[in-house]
Amino acid sequence: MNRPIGVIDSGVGGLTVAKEMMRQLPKETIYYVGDTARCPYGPRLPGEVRKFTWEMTRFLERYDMKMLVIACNTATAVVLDEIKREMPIPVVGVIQPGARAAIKQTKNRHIAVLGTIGTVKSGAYEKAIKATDSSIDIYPIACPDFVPLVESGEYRSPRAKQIVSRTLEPLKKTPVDTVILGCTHYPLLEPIIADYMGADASVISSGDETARGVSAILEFNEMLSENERPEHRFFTTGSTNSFYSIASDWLGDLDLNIKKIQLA
Ligand code: I24
Ligand code: DGL
Repeated sequence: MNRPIGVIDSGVGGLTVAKEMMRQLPKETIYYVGDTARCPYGPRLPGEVRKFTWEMTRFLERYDMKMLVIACNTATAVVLDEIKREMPIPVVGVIQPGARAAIKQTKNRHIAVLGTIGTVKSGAYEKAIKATDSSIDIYPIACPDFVPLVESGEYRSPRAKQIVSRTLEPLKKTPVDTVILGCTHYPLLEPIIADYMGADASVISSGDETARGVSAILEFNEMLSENERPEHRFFTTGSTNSFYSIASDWLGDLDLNIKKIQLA
């Protein structure tokens, strides 16, 4: 089935999820929507996140996508259930796959969840984890400085180390052995986070786990594509030039089809 898979995010961060999907599923066509003009979603009220996420979903409906991936953790936390209920195609978010992988990984049942203010406030990771194993202890930490840090490009700097240590300091007093990166941007900080947590802790990237989940759903439903040369498309509500500079760098592809769109 060669119809595209829709991937939606508040901006360019969801490209971490899209890239992993392209690696695991090289024959799939991705139509990506990044709402860069209204990014970040992390500090916004749930009502706004809900409205914006529906607008991206409605936009992609005209392209007859076979599946929708909500690549943004904040959007997943607020509207996944509702969109799942109302759409006639499989819809996956980034929270359930990350939660599942962490449950499999933890040995002592102490899991930390790092995310935006919106994701942490929603309690969505706790709900997903507790539904499977209510005996697990969860330590949620809002990391409002991490997204601006990654977007400043300084995610490998001494300042990045400082911000990570300051934010994750409360975990030092806990026996956490597994950390979920519950935000699109955090994989860029993974080396620093893993280093801070030490060799005995595992770090789970929600986006990577989601790509594995997408793969499983497509196989199970016999919906895999056989396209040897998929033509991805990218839609942004912001400047196509700024989108291009980040996306071409991150995806290692200079020939990207990017279009500016208006939502709402
Ligand atoms: N990374 C992200 N967002 C940015 C950025 C970045 N600027 C530098 N880097 N800017 O997210 C957000 C605001 N822009 C977006 C485009 O439209 C205009 C407004 C993380 C991206 C993860 C794939 C650092 C950077 C980069 C290239 C690749 C990866 C990366 F420049 F983190
Ligand atoms: N995409 C968001 C997330 O994963 C991070 C950026 C934002 O706050 O919009 O939660």
